[in-house]
Amino acid sequence: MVLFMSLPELYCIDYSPWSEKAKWALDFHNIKYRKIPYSPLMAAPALKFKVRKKVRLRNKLTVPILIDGNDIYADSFDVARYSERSGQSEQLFPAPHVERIKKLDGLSERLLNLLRAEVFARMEEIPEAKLEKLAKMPDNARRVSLMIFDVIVKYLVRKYPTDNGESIRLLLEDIRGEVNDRPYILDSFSYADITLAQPLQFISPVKDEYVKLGKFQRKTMEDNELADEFSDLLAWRDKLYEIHRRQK
Ligand SMILES: N[C@@H](CCC(=O)N[C@@H](CS)C(=O)NCC(=O)O)C(=O)O
Repeated sequence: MVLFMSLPELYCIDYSPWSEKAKWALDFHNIKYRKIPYSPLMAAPALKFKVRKKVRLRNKLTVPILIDGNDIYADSFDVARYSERSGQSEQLFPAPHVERIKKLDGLSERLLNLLRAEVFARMEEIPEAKLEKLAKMPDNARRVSLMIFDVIVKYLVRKYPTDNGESIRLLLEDIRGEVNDRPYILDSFSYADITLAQPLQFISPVKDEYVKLGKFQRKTMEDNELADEFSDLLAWRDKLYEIHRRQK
């Protein structure tokens, strides 16, 4: 008899920093999973139905979401905790630091949310970014896809409001304080590094070998002024990738 073991499924957006948090933690522990690309609007209703017991209808459905049998993890932080439980050893969440890492993840989320709005705004300034992925389509299909693309962006802008008065620069200063010129936030590499590195993806993205982006899409994720001002953080992030981002 052939035993069929189904792999956990990770619904994700490949170039998204939230999905990257989950993938990095899973890859770090060498956990096998099946990636299922997610697209807002189109895939959302089916996924919402699938996870309805865990994600209440009132709640926003976001990816990454990991489904392992009956267990559903609907937030990157929970996926990372799952990866640690399924992995060989406790490394990403050393017990005495779990609460601190959770707080730092909150900082990462607040900053990512603000920076996402900047990326949406840049999409309007760089229309080539929208067309890039549609370039090979026939004209009619391209026009329709472009309209759908605009609807999706408008929907996402409404879904993720940013009116909490926080400042991107101050939050980046907070990360700088946490890094404090050291290679790692804790004594060794942990999820604190993974999560605090991710907002930098919306200032100066990592190389394509880590997260593949289109040429114009990359431009929507670049902020040259902040990249200059926080070049120390980018150097820290690049080193983390070089040493710790295992490729799948
Ligand atoms: N706290 C969540 C936030 C995830 C999040 O904001 N995901 C966004 C960006 S990838 C998303 O699902 N966007 C698509 C959509 O909202 O339909 C996590 O860390 O998993």
